[in-house]
Amino acid sequence: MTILTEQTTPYDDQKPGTSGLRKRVSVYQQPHYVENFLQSIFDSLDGVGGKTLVIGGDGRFYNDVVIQIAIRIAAANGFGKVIVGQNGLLSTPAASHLIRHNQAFGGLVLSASHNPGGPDGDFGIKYNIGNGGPAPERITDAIFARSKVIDRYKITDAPDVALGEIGTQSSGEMIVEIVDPVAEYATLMQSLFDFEAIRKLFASGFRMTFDAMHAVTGPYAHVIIEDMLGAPKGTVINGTPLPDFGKGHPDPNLVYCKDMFDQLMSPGGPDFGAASDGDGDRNLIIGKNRFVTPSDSVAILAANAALAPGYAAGIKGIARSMPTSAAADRVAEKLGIEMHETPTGWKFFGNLLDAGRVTICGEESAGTGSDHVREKDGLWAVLLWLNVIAARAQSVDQIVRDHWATYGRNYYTRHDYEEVDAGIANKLVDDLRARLSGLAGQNFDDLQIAFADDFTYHDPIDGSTSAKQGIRIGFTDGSRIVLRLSGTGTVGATLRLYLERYEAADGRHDLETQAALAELIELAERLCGVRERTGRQKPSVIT
Ligand code: G16
Repeated sequence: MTILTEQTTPYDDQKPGTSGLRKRVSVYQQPHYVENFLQSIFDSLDGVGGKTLVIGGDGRFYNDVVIQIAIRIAAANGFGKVIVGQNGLLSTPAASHLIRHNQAFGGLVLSASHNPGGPDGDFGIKYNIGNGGPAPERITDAIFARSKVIDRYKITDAPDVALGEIGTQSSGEMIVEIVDPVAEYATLMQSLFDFEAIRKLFASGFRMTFDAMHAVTGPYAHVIIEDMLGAPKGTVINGTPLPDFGKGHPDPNLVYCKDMFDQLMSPGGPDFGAASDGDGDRNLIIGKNRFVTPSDSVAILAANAALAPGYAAGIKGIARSMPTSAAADRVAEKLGIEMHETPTGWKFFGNLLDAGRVTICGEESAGTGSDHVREKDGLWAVLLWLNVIAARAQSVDQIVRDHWATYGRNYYTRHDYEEVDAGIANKLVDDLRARLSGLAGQNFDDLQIAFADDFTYHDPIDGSTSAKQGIRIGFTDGSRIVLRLSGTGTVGATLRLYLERYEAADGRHDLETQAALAELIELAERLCGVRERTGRQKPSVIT
């Protein structure tokens, strides 16, 4: 085996976004594109010699090709060992767990999450640090800076590794351990939840459907939900990971899981429906006749976490991303624990989790998780819901209604305008930003603006500051309009408009969400002009 030093020229578009570098597959297929980015990552890390790296992905098209390249570049850069999921598969939370469990130096997560796959779809590479979480901005900034000047990369000429064979192989001097992607993760889940109680729930006739969307959670869900928890075979649907996700869009929302939603809303449908995304970190929760918004789900899981053995001692604190509704804040207040508001991006939770300041984290973008790993975790959320349902012996609908009757309801929606011309989107945000300082105190019908700013986060643990994280317009009655540009899209710009209105515990909780927010939606248009300036009549997706 020889270590080769290959000459290359930089690409100018390798800036990691909210969660790694996500691009069209055709972009990744350009000569040396993958190699440049991987070498830029390794050049930005200190002392990788002899260290262990975890590598896995969601099985999407190009996963197998990039894994072989990554193994050869890791070997050439002096890593001592790589741990790879069998057939190149690891869900994002399972990768996070393996990094922590093996005290690895870090990991490469190959995924574009919920974005479509296949030759015409998207691909992504994300670097996670030794705590198992996504690299913080200081590292992603260094990777981008390096990618702009890179002129060579190191790679070996070792043959491909047999990704299907569990056990130990080598690639040049480096050890390659191929592991069962599910086993360690399943053991972790068993340590957190009351599997006996959930088994009894299924044995009593409780019916569930779990849509793995032909993505990475299929093997995990078959083992945990069907084999270990005894749900009938067939509970998990679309459970075989496919490189193009069966030509589907592996985003667990009401658009792409419409069939499941309809089933849950029909008489005779199952009691519980859930889904996860391409790489297994997002979740969708639907009870019979009750969709649970991700923001409510974080709050409800935090309020009930102590019913699961892994959290029986209580939770230390909660963190949510800024655009996520304030429902969880009310839970933290009642429990007398810390509450943190961070920018969008799971990486911002890492320091708080490491410092033991928070136990549960969540985002409006269908992400919930805890301190068991340093990523959001789709199946974890589903299992905690099952544990809560079993312990309370109530339906999802009853649990949600009880929650609102205790804490009040935060009506919440997100309107996405996808593939908008980037120039128009940036100008819209810039223009609004310029007007923010004059908005506080202004009245619109019966709403008064209490504050308007561009969110800046001051990390309480490492003192770092992250500015321009989204525009917030808050009203005196607790309502809120938030506008920001997505950091995960691959074509044009995606504008996200988040709307929230609070209804007290004794108020009306049975309104349809869009109707309950109609006044705020129109006010957002008057203030931000998204429809007018993009020429769109309506959002591309409403969640
Ligand atoms: C990623 C991040 C999340 C973020 C989401 C949406 O999730 O990990 O923290 O909330 O993107 O980000 P944006 O609004 O910038 O598009 P995933 O599931 O795509 O990895």
